[in-house]
Amino acid sequence: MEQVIKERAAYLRKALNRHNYLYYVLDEPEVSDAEYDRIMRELVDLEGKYPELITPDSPTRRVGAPPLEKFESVPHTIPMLSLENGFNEEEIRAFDQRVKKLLEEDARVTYTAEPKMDGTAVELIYENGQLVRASTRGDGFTGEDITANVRTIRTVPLTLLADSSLSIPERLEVRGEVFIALDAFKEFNKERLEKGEPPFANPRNAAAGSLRQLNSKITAQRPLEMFCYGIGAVEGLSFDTHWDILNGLKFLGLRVNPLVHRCKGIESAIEYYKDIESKRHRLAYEVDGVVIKVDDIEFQKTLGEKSRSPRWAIAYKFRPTQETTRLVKIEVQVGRTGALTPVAHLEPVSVGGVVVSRATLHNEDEIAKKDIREGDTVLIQRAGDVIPEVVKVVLSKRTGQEIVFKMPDTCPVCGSEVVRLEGEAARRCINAGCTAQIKERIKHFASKDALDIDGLGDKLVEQMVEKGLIKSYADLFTLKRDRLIGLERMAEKSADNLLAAIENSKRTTISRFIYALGIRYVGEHIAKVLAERFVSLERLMETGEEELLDVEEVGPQVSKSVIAFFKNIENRQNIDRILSCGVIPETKAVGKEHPLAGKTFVLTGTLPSITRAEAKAKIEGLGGKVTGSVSSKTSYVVAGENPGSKLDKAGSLGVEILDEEGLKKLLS
Ligand code: D41
Repeated sequence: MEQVIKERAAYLRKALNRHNYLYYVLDEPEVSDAEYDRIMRELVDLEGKYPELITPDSPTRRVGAPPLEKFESVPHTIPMLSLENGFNEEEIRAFDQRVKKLLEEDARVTYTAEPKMDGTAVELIYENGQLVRASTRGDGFTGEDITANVRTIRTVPLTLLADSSLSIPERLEVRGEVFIALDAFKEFNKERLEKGEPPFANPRNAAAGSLRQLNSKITAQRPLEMFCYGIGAVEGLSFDTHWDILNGLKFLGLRVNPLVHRCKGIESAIEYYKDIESKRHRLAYEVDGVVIKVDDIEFQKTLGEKSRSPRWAIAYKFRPTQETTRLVKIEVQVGRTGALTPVAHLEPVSVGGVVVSRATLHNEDEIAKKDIREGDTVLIQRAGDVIPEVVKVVLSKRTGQEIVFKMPDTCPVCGSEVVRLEGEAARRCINAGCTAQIKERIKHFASKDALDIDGLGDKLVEQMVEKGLIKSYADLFTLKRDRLIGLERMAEKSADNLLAAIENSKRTTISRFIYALGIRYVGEHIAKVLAERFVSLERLMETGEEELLDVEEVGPQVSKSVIAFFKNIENRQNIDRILSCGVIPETKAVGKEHPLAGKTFVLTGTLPSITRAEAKAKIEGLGGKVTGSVSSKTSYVVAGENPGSKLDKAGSLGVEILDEEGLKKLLS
């Protein structure tokens, strides 16, 4: 092929990439749509004539690739965390207080605030400037490979822009939100209706559905866009602030929401929220709040994360959408711990694009306070993905036919006695053998964040308990194939699949296992903390109150509950049976790799030869934990130059103080 043709193709490609950037990212096009189309057609023609010219990053490749059989799963190098939610100014100020306390900062903290896009989270990976992979967020740890689909999105550069101020990094993982603008959504739904296809309920569902198309030619027809809001692993670039990250992404050709704003202090971030909320209905896309992030990356590292969300960011959600409907009846559900929870059954109503037919009523006091009666017309609200709730009764709609609700004195499932302990809002069924509790405990045990037994859905658990196949989660591991096949909708193949999934779940982590046991007040995060501290299940089972209280983040409520759980004979027998069936909660051995397990460090001041971030990484690499504030549970305070008040506090609490030399000894 002639050199001139190759050069022409390269020229056209470069021009299209540049016009894409000007149009989609900077919103400052230099050429008309017609001119753009002309360049595109010339390149398509050339590539048609000389297929060997086609490169994977050619702008013509956005039309979609051959359909896939299924999506491959891709692990995220760094987990994609979720966001903690705040719903009012008090919660946002409390967030700021927490941040300041952990950082020991009295001055105003600088935040970056961004509109919170109501779309679907995606990760892009660029290697040496080329888009090599795109994945969904999935469960935060592993997503699905949607590269072919994301390549069709015009706002996603297939090649990063080389800019004079930033060189192309060897690796760049970018996170952002894929969404569909409101106008495009309406137009798109109209077309679907005309074609006799079912419309999407809202732009978020449409965006998520489009990304999960096995046929990327379909995705290419969908009006998807993307705003980038953060990074994962990066090699060959570094940033000091979140603000710098957003600007860096823009320089590299990625689209960042132009409404991002840097705020000095929390009050300024609250002003920003009010501003965006007032503009909300004039924006071209759906926004469900703003995200407020600590700007300084060094601060972010100090603050660290809980198991699911970083401590340095919060989503400040807009007031939820509300709707009125009729409350048909109030049903009482019995939970895992025996708590009786009233649930409102509603005439189905669409609230902000989601059909709602049930709402939580919390507890009897709440019902009494709001005077909610069966048959009432009620105002319900839904905030993001939270369970809908009843705000109030529309009294003007009362007819006098409504029925006052009374909590039952006996368990609606097993009929045994119900008690309300002092200081608790809920009545509880105290029969541990109550089938409702058994079912809920097993569902929890098998759930995604616990043992994650695929195919063991709620309906199946209910059936198995009702038919007497299982009485506790320990029975799952001795299930017989032929008894399973007798169940409704359980063919041989699904029985085998279930047994395989149960077998699979036997290799798990100790923190998942602790969480799965369903100990009251032991959520995912505390389970992790306990696993880290006690390392083995046996050690945790033997522990006493004093040792538990010594663990950071464990208070009297958790410690009492843990002790009571392991004192219970039935619980111990269950655990023994599970372990003897070959369940192996993987323990992180306290051997060479984790000599600092269970130790917490606080770093203060400037160390002579290593940065705080390096020290933190080393400590964590050896199984230790670094926190922001000193308490009696702190094992060591590492003090450098100009240490500040943490050192005084360590002194007064009698916590051991190390200098850099001391730390190095411990690390070696
Ligand atoms: O616009 C958004 N939806 C958005 C989502 C945003 N502007 N920033 C975000 N930042 C994060 C952290 C702080 C965890 C990096 C996010 C999300 N996360 C997020 N999106 C979906 C799950 C989490």
